[in-house]
Amino acid sequence: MSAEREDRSSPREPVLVTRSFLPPEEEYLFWLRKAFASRILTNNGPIHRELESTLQARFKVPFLRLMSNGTLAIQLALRALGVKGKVITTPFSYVATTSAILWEGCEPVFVDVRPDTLCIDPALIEAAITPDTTAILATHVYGIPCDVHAIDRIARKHGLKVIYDGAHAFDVDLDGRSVLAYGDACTLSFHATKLFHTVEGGATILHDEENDKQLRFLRSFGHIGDDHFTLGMNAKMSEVHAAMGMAVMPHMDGIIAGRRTICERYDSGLADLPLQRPTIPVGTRYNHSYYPVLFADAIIRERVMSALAEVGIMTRRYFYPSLDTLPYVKGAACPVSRDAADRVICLPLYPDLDPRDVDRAVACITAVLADAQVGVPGS
Ligand code: T4K
Repeated sequence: MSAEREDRSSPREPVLVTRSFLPPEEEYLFWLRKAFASRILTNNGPIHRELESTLQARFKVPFLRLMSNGTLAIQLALRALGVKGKVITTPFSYVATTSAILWEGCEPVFVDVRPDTLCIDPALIEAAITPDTTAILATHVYGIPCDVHAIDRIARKHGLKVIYDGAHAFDVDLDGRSVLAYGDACTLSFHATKLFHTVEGGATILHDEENDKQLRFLRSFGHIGDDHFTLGMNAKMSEVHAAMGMAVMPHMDGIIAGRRTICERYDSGLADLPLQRPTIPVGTRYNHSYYPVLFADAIIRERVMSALAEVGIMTRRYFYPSLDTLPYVKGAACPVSRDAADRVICLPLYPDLDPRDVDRAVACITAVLADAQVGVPGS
């Protein structure tokens, strides 16, 4: 245990919802020194190529391309697959899922989520399909797998492309296979707040060689040397960012194990309280990327957040607002998503979170709920 943890009398830093994992400095410097030695700092350099092939092998996917962030990873996936018109999508995600659709000049059509997993409800998708629909963009929210088999059946029947926003789903397996391997494309975010990170970064996974070729042009100005092929942009990852990825990578199993331990402590502390947790489908090997909790209503949720903040424990409303309520979109309301977005918070979660802070959070939530004398939601 560190000296900082031992000293409980010093003024406490607030406990934040997450904290970036930092590898030992020397391990990052090892990779930076390679960049210094080669003087190749970007444009598909050697560290970038090594990170790409390491991730591709880890997820057992045919094509994986690094991107400068997880938002452009979605945008370029849509573009590489030629998605136009209407895109059926989830209202329960981070705003980037929707904004990527809009930036690509497409129209998001929101389909509500399942109350158990908070992922898009396949039973509602077919009713939303029109002749203008070309794709489904669904999020494995909190790393919880969507019903990929049902979505796949619908997409095949109607000739739609499927893109998964897998920003939270690093190292999640479904039935023994990486959940990132499903769909025509899957995207990742490697932002500093994510399970695996490159400070800023992301990736797009594809399964078709032609689409992948297109993606590489899109990522890098649409040309090779003097030969210009297509309209492109700059979505490349630098060597300095890829170096962070290579330094974080060997720690991934330990990071996930540490997070699992914290989650188990929350699980046992919160087990008998009147709150809900999203359901992880059978057959999932989960990554413990978030710890979402849903309270009976927005009033209790607000009371819990305030009480935790008073004792220096900061939570976040991941994910609020429900994206069908954004002021720049239109369409049918999604009541399940709106209700979840009103009631949910994510509790602090990172591998070296002090277990005593978990216990403090549990005690605080217990006290607020006892005071409110609420019943189990949905009972
Ligand atoms: N799709 C989904 C489903 C996503 O969740 C996201 C991003 C994307 C797509 C787009 O991917 P990117 O284009 O971002 O690669 C964060 C992240 O900025 C964002 O990446 C993430 N999702 C979203 C859910 O959360 P904020 O506004 O909550 O971050 P911030 O700065 O408030 O940080 C939260 C906590 O993390 C802080 O209290 C302290 C800690 N932190 C933060 C930073 C920036 C660190 O420990 N280190 C840091 O460097 O958005």
